[in-house]
Amino acid sequence: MGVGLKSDSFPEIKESLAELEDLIAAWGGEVVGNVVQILAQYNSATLIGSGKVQEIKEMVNESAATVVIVDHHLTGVQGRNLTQDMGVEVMDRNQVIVDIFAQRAKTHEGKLQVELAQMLDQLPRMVGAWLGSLSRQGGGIGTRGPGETALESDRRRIKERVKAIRKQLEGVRKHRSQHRSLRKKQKIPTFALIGYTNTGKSTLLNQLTNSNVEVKDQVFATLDPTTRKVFLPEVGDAVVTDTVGFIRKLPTHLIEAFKATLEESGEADVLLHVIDLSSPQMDQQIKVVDELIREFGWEKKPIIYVFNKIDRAPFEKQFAVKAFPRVLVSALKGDGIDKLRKQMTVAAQALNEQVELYFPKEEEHKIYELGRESQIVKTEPASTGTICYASLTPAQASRWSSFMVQNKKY
Ligand SMILES: Nc1nc2c(ncn2[C@@H]2O[C@H](COP(=O)(O)OP(=O)(O)OP(=O)(O)O)[C@@H](O)[C@H]2O)c(=O)[nH]1
Ligand SMILES: [Mg+2]
Repeated sequence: MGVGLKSDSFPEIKESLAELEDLIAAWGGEVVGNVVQILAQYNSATLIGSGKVQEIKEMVNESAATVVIVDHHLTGVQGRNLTQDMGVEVMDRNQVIVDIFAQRAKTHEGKLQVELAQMLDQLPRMVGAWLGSLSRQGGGIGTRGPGETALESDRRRIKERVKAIRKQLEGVRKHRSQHRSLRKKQKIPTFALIGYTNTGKSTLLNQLTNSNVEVKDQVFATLDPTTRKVFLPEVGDAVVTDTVGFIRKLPTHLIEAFKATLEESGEADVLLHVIDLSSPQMDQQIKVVDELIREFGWEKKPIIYVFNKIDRAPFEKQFAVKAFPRVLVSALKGDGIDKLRKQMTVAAQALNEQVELYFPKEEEHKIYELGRESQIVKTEPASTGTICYASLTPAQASRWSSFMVQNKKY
C-alpha cells in the first residue's frame, strides 16, 4: 500500500508505489491488489487510519494475500499492531529491500553486509515492539518486568553480533583498499559505473570490457562490485567498476552496511552516471542519484552522464537531455560506445599531469621514445641538453619521474 501526507506530491507517492511493485517482483512476490491512503498526519500506533486498516483486512481476506507491504517506514509498534489487526504479516519497503539483498548476496562480504543491515534494521524495531507490548499490557515505560530484561539480553546479543560483523567487514575494507592502493601505485585511471537500479550499468560494463557479468531486467540484480580492465586509445589500460544500484528512500542502514562496496566507487577517478533515457521516471531517478552523490561527498569528482537505452526511448527525449558532459548510448546494441570511450579518454587525459622534463645531451635520444608514447607540448634547447614540456598520464609521469624538473600546470 502507498501512503503519504496531504503535503506530499501525489504523483510521487504513486511512482514510489509502482516501484514497490517492481521490488516485490524482484523479491519473488506477486501483487494481488494495491491501495493508497493520504493522511493529514500519521497514526503513531498503526501509521494509517483505523478505517483503512479494516479495508485492507477485507482485501486480504478476499484475495487470500499472505503479506501486506507498506511503502513507508514502520516502527516496531506499528508493524506489530498492523500484523495483529490484519491477521497477516505486515512489512515495510525497507524490509523488502533488505530481504532482496539477503536473497541475492553471494559473496561472504555481501552476506555480512546484509546481515549487518538486517540487525541495524531490527534493533530499533525490537525496542519499539517491546515497549508497545509493555504499554498495551498496562505496564508503563520505566516499569521493570521480566520482559524488559529479556529485551535487554536480546539487544545485547544483537549488539555483540553487530560489533563482530563490523570488525570482519573492516578487514574486508582494508584488503580492498590495499588492492586499490596497488592500482594507484600503478596509476591506472579508474571509472565507476553508478546510477539508479536497472538502468543498464552491468550491460554497459559488459560492452565496454567484453565481460559477461549478470544482467537482468530486475531491480538490484548486482550487489557485489566487479572491476574489469578496459583499453582506452591514447591512454592505455584503465579499469571500470560496476556496483549496486541506487533507489529512492534507500534505507540508511543499507548505506551504512554497504560502505565497503560504496567506497569502491568513491575511490574512482571518474564517475559514469548511467541513466535510463527510456524511463518515465528519468528526472526523478537522476535527482535521487545526484542527492546520494552529494551525501557520499563525491560531487567534486568528474562525472560523465551516460544516457542509456536510446534504442527504446522516444527520439525527442534525446533533445530534452541537459546534463553535461553527456553521451547517448545503447549498452544493449552497442550504439554510442565509441563516443563513450572517447569521453572516457578525455576524462582520463584530464587527469594528466603537465610536466617539465630535462634530458642531458647523452640521453636526448629518449625524447624520441617519450614523443612516441605521450604528447610533447614543446621542446627548448638548453646549454647542456633539452627541456621538454609534456602532458603525461599518471602512469607515464611515474615512469619518467627521474627526468622531471617539476610538476607544473600551464
Ligand atoms: N532496450 C535496452 N535495454 C537495455 C539497455 N541496457 C540495458 N538494458 C536492459 O535493462 C535491464 C537492466 O540491465 P542491467 O545491466 O542489469 O542494469 P543494472 O543497472 O546493472 O541493474 P542493477 O544491477 O539491478 O542495479 C536488462 O534487461 C538489460 O537487458 C539498452 O541499451 N537498451
Ligand atoms: Mg547490475
